[in-house]
Parts: sequence; structure tokens; C-alpha cells
Amino acid sequence: MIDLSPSRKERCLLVGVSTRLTGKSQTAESLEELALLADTAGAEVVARVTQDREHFEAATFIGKGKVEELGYLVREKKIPLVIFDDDLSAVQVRNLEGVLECKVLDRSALILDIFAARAKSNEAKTQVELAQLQYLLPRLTRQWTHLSKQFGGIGTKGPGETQIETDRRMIKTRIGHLKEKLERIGRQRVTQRKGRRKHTRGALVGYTNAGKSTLLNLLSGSDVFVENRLFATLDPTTRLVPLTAGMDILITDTVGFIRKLPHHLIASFKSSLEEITEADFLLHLVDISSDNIEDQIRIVQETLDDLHGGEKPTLMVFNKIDRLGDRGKIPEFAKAYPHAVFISATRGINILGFKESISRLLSDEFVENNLRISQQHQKLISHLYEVGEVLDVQYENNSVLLKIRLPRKDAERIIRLVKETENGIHELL
Ligand SMILES: Nc1nc2c(ncn2[C@@H]2O[C@H](COP(=O)(O)OP(=O)(O)OP(=O)(O)O)[C@@H](O)[C@H]2O)c(=O)[nH]1
Ligand SMILES: [Mg+2]
Repeated sequence: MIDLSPSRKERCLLVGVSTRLTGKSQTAESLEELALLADTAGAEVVARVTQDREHFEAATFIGKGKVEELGYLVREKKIPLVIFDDDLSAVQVRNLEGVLECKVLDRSALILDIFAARAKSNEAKTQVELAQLQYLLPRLTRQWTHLSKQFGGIGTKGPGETQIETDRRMIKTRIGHLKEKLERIGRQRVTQRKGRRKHTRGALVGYTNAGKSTLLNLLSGSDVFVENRLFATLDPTTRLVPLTAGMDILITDTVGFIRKLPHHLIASFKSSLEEITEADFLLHLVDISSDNIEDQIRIVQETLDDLHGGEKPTLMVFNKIDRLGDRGKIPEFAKAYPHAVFISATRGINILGFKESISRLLSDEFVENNLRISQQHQKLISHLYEVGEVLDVQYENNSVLLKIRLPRKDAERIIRLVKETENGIHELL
């Protein structure tokens, strides 16, 4: 585990590169976030170095002169760890470690390390190990093993040295086993979700540290782990939340997103992230006190698009309004996002308004119908279970009465299908 006591903190130097594409301010913001990540991993940032470049050096990522400058800093300040904000190849890491004579990591390795330290459940541990091995496989070199033994500490934990030392084939076998195990856990998850079908489900999504777990705790009176560090939540937690007098909904808290999230990680967290793709609607939580609101919103949306969750009915929720000195930012975002709601999860500000906004979203996006179908049309009945939320079932003579909630955009087509099937016009099902 990472030792967070100040005296034992591993000192590190951060390196960021800006190109014409990324620009200086984006690099600075990204580097600021890398510092937070380093802090979360238990390291102390003692220096930051940036470079403007038109292209990346194949051998060392940054230019020769910059490498020398880094080497000087590392030796002078006796820094054991250098972290690059961009992904490095195995060759680049090897060359840089050779010249700098210290451990070199990239942002992905650092994020994976944090996830490894934070993983608690069987599923999260399996997901992280899979992502680590997939990250490691193309980077597996004798020198890397040698250095991991020599330096130890951040970025050298994880799958364990014995596995790193075994050959690629064994790692590939292990990857196969982990994937199978995740599939098994994933199937259990599907069964659990089916058991919860009666309720409408929302998923809390957003940038890491936006306050998702805090909000779920407030809404459900539960005690999901909350911390002012990145990636406090790895496992999705689902809780029943009273929405209005007659209606409870399920809300799931999910892992936070961040820029340059390693793609292995997203792939291996597939089954947890299915909680998002399977949800009826999303609550996109944004930290309004952050300096990079627009960037964070964009990154969350891009990640959701990757997961095919970008099309879901979404309520934008701006959190932490208690941290705004003046309320100046609220009108600006209210104008840009007309349906958004503004809250404070820690102070419990405007939670009623938040619940009303969810109710409005649900009544805009979903309609409830009562459908009567002959029991002989089993295929149609199972189709309805797939496309909608069956709220109630009653059997009457040879018919099934379904009270069903359908997405408004599909409702007309489905009702027509039911009529045509009942009248024997439609042979689809
Ligand atoms: N001032 C203020 N702080 C808040 C508010 N909501 C959450 N926080 C703080 O923000 C930090 C992060 O909260 P979490 O609930 O862990 O955030 P999260 O989105 O679940 O984060 P990850 O699980 O890391 O993705 C904690 O220190 C919370 O106390 C709020 O409304 N106002
Ligand atoms: Mg959380």
C-alpha cells in the first residue's frame, strides 16, 4: 500500500509538453491535475518542468537538451521519481531511466497505481490487475524489471514482481483468466440488475471529485466513502432514493472520469460502467467551483460517448455552489444549460429543486402505458420487458396486463406494434 505519512512521501518531478494542438494553458491545467494525482498516489511534487515542442522525440519524448536539464535537476535535488503527463513508450522509458538514473513513469501508470491502491472489492481488484497487465505487456523489458527492483515505490506495485518476471505468455494466460473472471462477475451483475427492474434507474456520472458520492449519501442516507482526493470511488454503489411521495428511484454512484484516462482502464471497467449504459437516465455532476468546468464537462461527455452512454436523457447538476464567493457563475451556466440545476451536496442546498428536476426529466422523457396482450404472444411480451420498465403485471384469462414505462421516443412505435400483433397484422414477433 502507499504510505501517506509525510515523512515517507516519495519526492517527484513532473514533466509536461505543450504542442500547437494542446496549447500552454491546457498543458498547465493538465499538469496541475497530474500534481493532484501524484499527491493522491502519496508523492510530493518538488519541481515541474514544461517544454514547447512541435513533435515528440522517438527516443526520449522530449528534446536532448531538456533531458540534460532534467538530469541536472534530478541529481541536484536527489529526486527518485520523474512523472510525464503523456504516455511514453517502453523504449522512451528505458532511455530516460538510463540517462536520468531514476524511475520514470507516465500519467497512465500513475493512474493505474492509484486504482491499484484504492481497489477494495474482488471486482475492482480484478479490473485493475487486468488493466495493469495490459498496460505492462508491451512495456515488458528486462531493464524495467531490473529498475522496479532497484527503485521500488510508486508505479512498481500492482501485479507483483514475480509476475513481471515471468514471460509474456504467462501474462497473456493470466489476462485470459482475469477476463473470464470478470465475465462471471459481470453476469452476476446483470442478474442483480434484473432484480431491480421495477424501479427507474439513474446513474451519477462526472469528473472525479465532483461530489457524486457525497450527493448519493445525502439522498439515500448511506455512507459511501467520500474523500477530497481523486478516485475515491471505484465500485458502483446503488441505493434507493425517495423522489416524490409515491415514487422511489434507484441511483448508482460510479467511478469518476479524468482527462487522459488510460483506455485499458475503461475497457477493464466495462462491467462496472455498464451501470451507466444500462441506466434510464444520467445525472451529470459538475464541480462549479473548479477552474476548468468546460473542459471537465467535455471530457465526461467524450468518455460517455466512448461508452455509448452519450445519448441518454441527462440532467446537468452543478454542485458545490456554496464554494462560489459571488454567485456570478450561476447565471452564465444557467444560460448555457437551460435545464441544469444548481446545488450543494454538503450543505443540502436546493435538493428539493434537484428532485423536481429529475421528476420533470422523467415525465418529459418517459411515458407510462397500460397494455393488454394475449399470452400467446410471448415474444412480444419479452420484447416489451427489454425496451421498457415493467412496473406491474397482472394475468387475466388469457391476457397479460402490463403497466409499463417506455421511453417517449419509442412509445408510439411500440404501441403500434402491440396493436398490429394483437390484430394479427404484424408477423415480426
Ligand atoms: N464545498 C463543498 N464540497 C463538496 C460538496 N460536495 C462534495 N464536496 C467535497 O468534494 C470532495 C469529493 O467528494 P466525493 O463525493 O468523494 O466526490 P466524487 O465525485 O464521489 O469523487 P470520486 O469518487 O473520486 O470520483 C469531498 O471532500 C467532499 O466533501 C459541496 O457541495 N460543497
Ligand atoms: Mg465517489
